[in-house]
Amino acid sequence: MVLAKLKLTRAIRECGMPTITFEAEPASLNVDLAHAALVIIDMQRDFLEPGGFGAALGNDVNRLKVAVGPCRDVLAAFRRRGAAVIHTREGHRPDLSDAPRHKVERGDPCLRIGAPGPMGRILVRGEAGHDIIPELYPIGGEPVIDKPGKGAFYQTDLDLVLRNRGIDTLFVCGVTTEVCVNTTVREANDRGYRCVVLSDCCASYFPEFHDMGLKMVKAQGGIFGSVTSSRALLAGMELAAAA
Ligand code: TIU
Repeated sequence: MVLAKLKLTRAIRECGMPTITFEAEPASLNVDLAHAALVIIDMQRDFLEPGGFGAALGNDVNRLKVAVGPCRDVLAAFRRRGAAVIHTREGHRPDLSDAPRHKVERGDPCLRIGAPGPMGRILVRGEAGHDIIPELYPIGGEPVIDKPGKGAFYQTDLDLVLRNRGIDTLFVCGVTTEVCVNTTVREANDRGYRCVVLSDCCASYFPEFHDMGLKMVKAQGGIFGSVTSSRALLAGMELAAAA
């Protein structure tokens, strides 16, 4: 019954789903939206709000806010068209049994992973800080992938979820550009997915790392993938919808 409903939902989605064309670097792209997913990496309170993991590492969390508006616009466009959306969250089990010792022992002992903070225990699943920011909160039908590492494929079922939906192209947003976004794109590229990083939907605590993180993806003819902007992607989606 559930399987039949899923198959029907996918059939309906694929029927109405256009191929979109948009400017990107190193070259413009055509993407069949029926086989694409928006992957929003770690837009969690722990990274974007004061008192979480990002702040505990000594970062200015305000630097990441710039990505929220563009992410929200692209998320709304994907939802309107019934295209696939996936969210990820970095974090650990409450007993920290999935957290490598060297990751936990970094930094100030009072602010380590698992230590109490204003949004609950830092980077621990189930705590307020671990949750996704309200502006981009997942809705029904959008899988949330909990990951213990920086890459979204490492020790998760993301690959299975994508393959079950017939997805071959990932539009990647989130934070931070050079850490979890870049690691995920590299993992995805090696697994055969085409990655398109949305430049203004990503952010870093270090502007120079953001710029370099994007350059690394698109260098050498797109060694890990392509880079475009939310505006270019949305323009492509609107053009296809009007056709
Ligand atoms: N510290 C930093 O830039 N990032 C992370 O620890 N995780 C993610 O990027 N999600």
